[in-house]
Amino acid sequence: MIEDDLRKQRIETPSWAYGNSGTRFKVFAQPGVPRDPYEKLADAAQVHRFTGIAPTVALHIPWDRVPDYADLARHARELGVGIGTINANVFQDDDYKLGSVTNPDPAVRRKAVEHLLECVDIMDAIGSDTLKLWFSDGTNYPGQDDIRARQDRLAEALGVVYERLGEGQRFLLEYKLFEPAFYMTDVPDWGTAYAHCVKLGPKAQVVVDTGHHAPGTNIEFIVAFLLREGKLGGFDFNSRFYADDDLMAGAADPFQLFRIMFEVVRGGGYTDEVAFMLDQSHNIEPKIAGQIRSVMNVQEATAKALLVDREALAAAQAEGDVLGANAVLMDAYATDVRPLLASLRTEMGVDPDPMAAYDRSGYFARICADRVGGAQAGWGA
Ligand code: LRH
Ligand code: MN
Ligand code: MN
Repeated sequence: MIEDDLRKQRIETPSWAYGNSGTRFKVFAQPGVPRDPYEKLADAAQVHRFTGIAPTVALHIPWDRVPDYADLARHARELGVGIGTINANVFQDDDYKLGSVTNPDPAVRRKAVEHLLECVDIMDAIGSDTLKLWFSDGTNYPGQDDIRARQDRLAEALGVVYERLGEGQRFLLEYKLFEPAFYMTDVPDWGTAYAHCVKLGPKAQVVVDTGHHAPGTNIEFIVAFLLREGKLGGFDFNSRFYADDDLMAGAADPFQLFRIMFEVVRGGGYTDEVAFMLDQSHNIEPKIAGQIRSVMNVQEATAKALLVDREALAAAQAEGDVLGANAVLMDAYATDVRPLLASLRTEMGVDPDPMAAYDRSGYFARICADRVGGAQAGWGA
C-alpha cells in the first residue's frame, strides 16, 4: 500500500522561507512576515496544519538566535511542530571574507569553529539531532590561496565538530559548485563532501541541495551512489533554472524530482535517516502558501516514485528491454496522483485541498493585520 508510506512522509520547512528575501538586486518586502523566530514557527505550523506532513522546522543561526532555545522548542511544541535541523552560518561576517574554516588566518578559523560548536550546544538545548554545515569558503582568483592547505584546514575543523557531536547526533555536509566564491569552492561537489565524511565516520553524511550543481548534472545518480554507501543524510529541496535559484521544489523540473525520489525509494532511503528538507525563499510569491505548494510537490513526486512497478521494471531491465523499462518509469510519472493524495489527506484529518483550505482560513489576513515591520529572512539581516 503506497498510502502507508505516504502517511509516514515528513518534510521539514526552513525558518528562513517565512521571512522577507530577495536577490542581491532587491528584497521585496511582504506584509505579515514574522518579526522573530517565534512567529516564523507559527507560520511553519500552518504549513503542517494544512499538509499534515511538515511537522518540523529548520533553524538558521544566528538568523534565529534567541535568548532561550529550550523556550523556543517549547513554543514550537505548543504550536504542534518541532525544531529539526540546526543550520550553521559562517558566511555573514566581515571576518569571513577570505573564508571561515578554511581562512588562512587561524584566529578567523577559531571563530568559525566556535560558532559551529555553539550550534551543537543549541542542538543539545533543543533536542535536535542534525547539524547542517555549508561553507561559503573558496577563492575568486587562481593563486589566491593554497587549494590543498584549505582542504587540510577544512578537515581539521570538521574533525573538531565531529568530536563534539553527542550520542545520536550527526552533521550533514553540504556541497555547492559555485557562489559566493567563483574560481574555486572548498566543498564544490558530492565527491569532496563524501571523502571528508567517510574519513570522519558514521556521524558525518552528505546533504544534497538540488540547486547546487552544474546545469545538466544527473542528481539522481548522486543520490543512488550516496545511498548505496550509506552516506546520504538528506536533501535541501528547491528548484533552479540557472543557478542557486531557491525556487519552489518541483516547480522548474518535476520530472527531476520524481527521478530523485525514485532513487530514494529504490535505494531504501525512504526512512527517517534521510531528511527531506526544503531550502527555499519566496521572493515574489506569498511565503506560507509557497511552502504548502512545495510540500505538495515533493509529496506528489514521492507518490509517483512509490507507484513505479519495480518488478516489471526489473524484468524489463534484465531482458535488456530499453523501451519497456523506460515505459514502466514513465507510466508512474504520468499517473495523476492528486485524487489519491486528496483522499489520503481526508483520512489523515487534513483538508483534501491544502492550498484552498489555507486561503479560506484567513490566517494571512490576520498576520497582515497583526504584524507590522516584519524581518528579513536572513539575507542582509
Ligand atoms: C547555500 C545554502 C545553504 C544555506 C542556505 C541558506 O546556498 O543552500 O544551505 O544554509 O543556502
Ligand atoms: Mn542549502
Ligand atoms: Mn543554496
